Amino acid sequence: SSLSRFLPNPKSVAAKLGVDQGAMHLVEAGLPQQLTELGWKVQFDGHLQFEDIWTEIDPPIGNLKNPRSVSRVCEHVSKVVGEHAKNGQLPLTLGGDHSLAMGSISGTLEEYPDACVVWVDAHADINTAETTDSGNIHGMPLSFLLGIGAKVEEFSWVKPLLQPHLLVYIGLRDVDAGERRILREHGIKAFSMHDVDKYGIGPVVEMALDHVNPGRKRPIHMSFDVDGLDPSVTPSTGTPVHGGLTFREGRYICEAIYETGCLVALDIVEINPALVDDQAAKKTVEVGCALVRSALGETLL
Ligand code: DIR
Ligand code: MN
Ligand code: MN
Ligand code: MN
Repeated sequence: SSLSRFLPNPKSVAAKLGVDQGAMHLVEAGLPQQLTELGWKVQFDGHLQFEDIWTEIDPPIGNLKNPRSVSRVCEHVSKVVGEHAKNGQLPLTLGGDHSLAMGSISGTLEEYPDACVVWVDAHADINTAETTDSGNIHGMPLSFLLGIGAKVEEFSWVKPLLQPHLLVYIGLRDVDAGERRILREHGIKAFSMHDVDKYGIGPVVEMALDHVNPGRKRPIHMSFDVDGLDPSVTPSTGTPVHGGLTFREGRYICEAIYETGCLVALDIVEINPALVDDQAAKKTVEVGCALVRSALGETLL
C-alpha cells in the first residue's frame, strides 16, 4: 500500500493493573511486522508511557476513578490520533482500556466530522457521571463523545462531536439499566448477542453498516473491545462476559469492515496479559493480532 500507517500506544488508563501491558505484548508478538507483510507502511510511535501525565494522587470526582490522569492521557491520544489522521495515515490505537476511545474517536472526528463509529463490545460503555455504578471511566467514553449526561469539568476538552445515529454496537450482552435507558432515549442502534444468534454475523454486520453508513461512503472508526469475543477466545481481559462472539465472528466483523474500504481508524482495547495465566495471555494477544490483521486487509484466500 502506498498509504502510510501508524501505531500509537497509549498507556493504560485503567484502574486494573496490567492492562497497559496489552499494547506492549501485541507489538512484541510481531504485529508491526505482520502489518508490514500485508503491505502497510507502518510508523510505530513507540509505547507512550505518560509517566509525566499519570498521577498517583488523583482522588475521585463524584465516583469517577483516576479522572485527571485518564482525562489527560485521552486528550493526548486525541491529539496524536488527530495529527496522524490529518496526514492521511490510519491510526491504530492499542490499549489500554476502553476509555482511550474518548481520545482516539475525538481525534478521528476532528479530521473526519462525518465519520461513524462501529463499537464491538460486551458492554455499552455509555454510562454517565450520574449512572455509573463502578466509577470506571472505561464504562463511560461514549456518553462523553455524544455529550450525554451532566458535564464533568475535567473532561470539558471532549467535544460532543458524535451523533447518536452514527454509532452502532455489535456483541452487547452486559448493559446496565441506566445505559439501556440512554440507548432507548437516543435511539442508538445495537446488535446484541441475541441478534447475532438470530440473524447470523453476516446479516448483523450488513444491518449495522446500513444503519450508520447506508451508502458505504462515510469514514468508519472501529473500536474493538476484545471482551466482545467469548472469554474462551480472549480470556485475558478485565471484565469477561460469557456468551460472546466466536473467533470467526470477530474476524468476520473486521474483514467486512475492511471490505467497505471506509476504515479510517481502529482501536483494539482491553487486552490484559496480567490476567488468568501466561497461556491465556498469549492466546488473547494472538487473537488481538489476528483481529487487527483482518481489519487491515488479511484475506483467507
Ligand atoms: C459497567 C461495566 N457497565 C461499568 N462496563 C465495562 O462499569 O460501567 N465496560 N466493563 O467495559
Ligand atoms: Mn469496552
Ligand atoms: Mn467491554
Ligand atoms: Mn471496559
